[in-house]
Amino acid sequence: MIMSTRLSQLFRITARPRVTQAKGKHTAISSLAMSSRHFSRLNRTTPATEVVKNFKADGCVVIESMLTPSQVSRLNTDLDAALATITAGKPANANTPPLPGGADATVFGHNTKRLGNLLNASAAFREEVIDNDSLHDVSAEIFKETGDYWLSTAQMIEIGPGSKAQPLHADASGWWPFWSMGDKWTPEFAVNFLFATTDTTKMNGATGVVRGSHRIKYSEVIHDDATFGFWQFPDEEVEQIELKAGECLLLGGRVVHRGEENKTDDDFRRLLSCTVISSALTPEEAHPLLLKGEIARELSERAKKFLGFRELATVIGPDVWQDHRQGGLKGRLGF
Ligand SMILES: O=C(O)CCC(=O)C(=O)O
Ligand SMILES: [Fe+2]
Repeated sequence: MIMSTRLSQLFRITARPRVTQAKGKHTAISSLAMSSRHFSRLNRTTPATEVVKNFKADGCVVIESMLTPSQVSRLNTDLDAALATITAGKPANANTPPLPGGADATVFGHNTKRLGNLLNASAAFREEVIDNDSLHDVSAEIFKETGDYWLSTAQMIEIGPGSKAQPLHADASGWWPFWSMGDKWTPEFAVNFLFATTDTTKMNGATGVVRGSHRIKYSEVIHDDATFGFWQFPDEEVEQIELKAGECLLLGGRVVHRGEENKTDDDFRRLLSCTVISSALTPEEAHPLLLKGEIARELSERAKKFLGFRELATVIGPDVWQDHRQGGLKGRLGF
């Protein structure tokens, strides 16, 4: 009982990032089977089975050439305009309640902008990113254990000069199954595709990842003490993964990571984060309510399903997000 109260205080955050500000000793690292491999770099033409094999081994993988130069350039043009309309820091996450422990400043970054509602903010996002072949092939391969997948939220994270590192965290920890599923069967249910639209470097805040952290046995950690600061790894264990614009870092839900400090004077680092979740979970953004039908009707079948304009399958239990009547959602929507 105490444990669940503490957990809800620590982790019930309604928008990313998912963090704990828990202080205290941590022992999780001692239970890690540290990997000696390098993080893999594969290509968008690499078969999805191969990408996912590497992703599972390391908890993350880099996919090169995920976006073409012209897609990157279109995205940046759209985002230049949209980012100019918001201010850095917490205002970029207008509806997120204050994070526990007064962590807003570090989590949101005093010079970091986070922009949501990308379906409406960027035609390039809507037309290109959500229909990216590699994103879909890899997602289908990852989620085949549990059913269909859909988009939870997409955000542009622009870390500006002077912004400090975020607290370390695992993205899936914002969903309760993370804490309750035990360690025996741990299917991925929330993964994060981070698309670079600028080069990310050690200087400008390339994402830092703790190698082997996807193997933490959370059931043991929680059993010991739910308030452990088990994400407080020493800086030496956090490896920054640099990306060229157009590359993508795919993070598993359990791997511990953070957006890093931007030590430059004038470089704005951009990563477009797309969180993809199991059909058994509810997306953060209500895409079918945010995107007008007249625009949605133009999307591919695959993209419609990804956004919730179609029914989704689960491997155990009924399909979800349905209209049970003849013709289903497609019939009702008229597209
Ligand atoms: O900006 C980054 O590099 C990572 C951001 C992140 O971890 C998050 O938003 O959950
Ligand atoms: Fe994250």
